[in-house]
Amino acid sequence: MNYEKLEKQLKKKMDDDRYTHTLGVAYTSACLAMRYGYSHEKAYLAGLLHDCAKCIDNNKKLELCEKNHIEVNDVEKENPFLLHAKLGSFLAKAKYEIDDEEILSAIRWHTTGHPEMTMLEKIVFVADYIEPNRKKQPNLDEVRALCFQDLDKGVKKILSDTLDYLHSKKDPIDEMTQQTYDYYNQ
Ligand code: DGI
Ligand code: FE
Ligand code: FE
Repeated sequence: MNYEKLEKQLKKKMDDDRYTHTLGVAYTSACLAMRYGYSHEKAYLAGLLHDCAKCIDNNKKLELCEKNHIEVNDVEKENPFLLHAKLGSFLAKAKYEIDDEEILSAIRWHTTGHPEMTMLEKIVFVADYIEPNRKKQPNLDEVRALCFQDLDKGVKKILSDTLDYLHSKKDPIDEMTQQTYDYYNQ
């Protein structure tokens, strides 16, 4: 597995903390893949790229979406940071030459999730939340252990903690975050 060139490219596009987080997500995705019988190489690559659009200025995110005909909903218009998932998937293909649809959709859905996620989508979604550099979320060590015991239970717990957090901050909730929560908590 040699992603040295890609790692260098990504490092240039990110601040130090974001790059540290990126490597954390890549390695955690690889470990989850080993646990759940998925390709650790694909999981590592998806983790590396998941936030490739995160450090683009918010106005520029909106601009790039318009230019490339990427649909922007009302919640995204208000919170353009949410667009880094859609835009990240677009850039992974257009700029980093990733053609693997499983990887592209894992990047696309890593922030909101979606109902009936694929294995790789769940892996990246979960790794993003539990990677070792994360500190602020509640009961992180319990959530980490849970994700390695039962991936679906991990997804469910993360969604419910994320929704609690968004409600407490009175942040607007994207339709897809709510739908994903409803699906995994039904
Ligand atoms: O890019 P990262 O910070 O590594 O992680 P991420 O892409 O999962 O984004 C995390 C943030 O996104 C976290 O603070 C929760 C927030 N988020 C997730 N769904 C929604 C949301 N924020 C709003 N406003 N609405 C959502 O539906
Ligand atoms: Fe992200
Ligand atoms: Fe992330």
